Amino acid sequence: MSISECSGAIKEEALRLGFADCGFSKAELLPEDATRLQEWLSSGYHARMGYMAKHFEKRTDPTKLVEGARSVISVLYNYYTDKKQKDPEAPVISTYAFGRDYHLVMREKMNLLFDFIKSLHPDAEGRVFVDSAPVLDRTWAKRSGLGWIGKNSNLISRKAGSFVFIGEIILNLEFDYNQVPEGDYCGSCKLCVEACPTKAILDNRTLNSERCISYQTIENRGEISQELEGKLSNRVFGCDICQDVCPWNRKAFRHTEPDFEPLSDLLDMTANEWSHLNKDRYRELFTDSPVERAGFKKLKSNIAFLRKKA
Ligand code: B12
Ligand code: SF4
Ligand code: SF4
Repeated sequence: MSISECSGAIKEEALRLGFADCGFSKAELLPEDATRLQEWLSSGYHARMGYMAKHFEKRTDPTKLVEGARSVISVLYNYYTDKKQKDPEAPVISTYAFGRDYHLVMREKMNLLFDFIKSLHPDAEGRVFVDSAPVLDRTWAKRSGLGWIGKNSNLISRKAGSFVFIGEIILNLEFDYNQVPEGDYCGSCKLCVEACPTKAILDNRTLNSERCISYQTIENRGEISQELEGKLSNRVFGCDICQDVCPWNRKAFRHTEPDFEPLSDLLDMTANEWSHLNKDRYRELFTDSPVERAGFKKLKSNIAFLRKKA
């Protein structure tokens, strides 16, 4: 099988497995991204995500992360849904956290894809990543031709919009690499920048995490910055505002992943029920959900923080 036939067969299998898109890049050092990442870190825009400052060399060069790496296969997995929480007063949970944790869901599918690759090439060796190691997911998806980096810093696919997760297989084979850099389809639009309630979006397509609601409600283990009191737009876990306003997400189509389906109890929860969330209810609603990253205590403290505005 030629390199081109093999690449085509892998892409076809990825789509059959339910990925929204799949593309290939050469595994190599990313000098421009290294500069951008270094500037971001030096400015402290990673806030207290100390892990972002670690493994800089591996993060900017996959050949340092995976021995013998020659290629990066990037995949996108759609998680868009138009389902919404019913009570307009209820604290809002980000769409990506409605169902089962994407790390678990995608890893299963990506392992199947890797098995398929091994069936074509028994000498294939590498690793599967779903936001599980120092890898610049968006950069690789962009290089693999799957989309561009929008002003809100998200990878936007022309086919599927930005409500897509990104994963990679980094491995020792060569493929038909994407040669056509994706254009920039933001144009003069600034809707996300204007809509961000905390002004977290910087003018170089990165974020100041300290100001981002997603950081404050998920990653920040301490108290939410007082400066943001009354500015969280009722977001209790994550934030989709800069994606909801993006015109490219008008093209988004509903995911077909049963594991991402929200529990009807979650969508039905009233503001009052959120206020009285106890540990048992938390377990019923959020076991194996991305919300476990924050944990019960943090979720409760987010709910309390939102109530301060009242
Ligand atoms: C740290 C992190 C966060 C932080 C910081 C976010 C940020 N923008 O950096 C916080 C907690 C705020 C966060 C929030 C969210 N996150 Co997050 N996060 C990550 C993580 C772990 C690392 C991102 C990172 O490296 N940041 C550092 C900055 C400097 O890198 P970057 O933004 O990726 O930018 C690089 C490239 O885009 C490129 N680049 C930037 N601008 C330009 C311009 C040009 C011209 C070029 C060529 C290149 C380029 O250079 C940069 C670095 O070199 C990734 C997973 C991963 N391993 O990559 C997920 C990831 C980015 N997150 C994801 C998601 C889903 C979210 C949320 C939507 C969750 C939510 N609903 O609350 C929000 C979105 C907020 C937003 N607008 O970005 C997805 C994004 C999918 C997508 N379509 O883009 C990822 C990829 C996880 C995944 N595997 O699917 N996240
Ligand atoms: S996720 Fe929310 S707070 Fe963060 S940049 Fe987007 S709109 Fe702003
Ligand atoms: S809202 Fe506009 S500027 Fe922001 S990412 Fe979407 S197209 Fe680009």
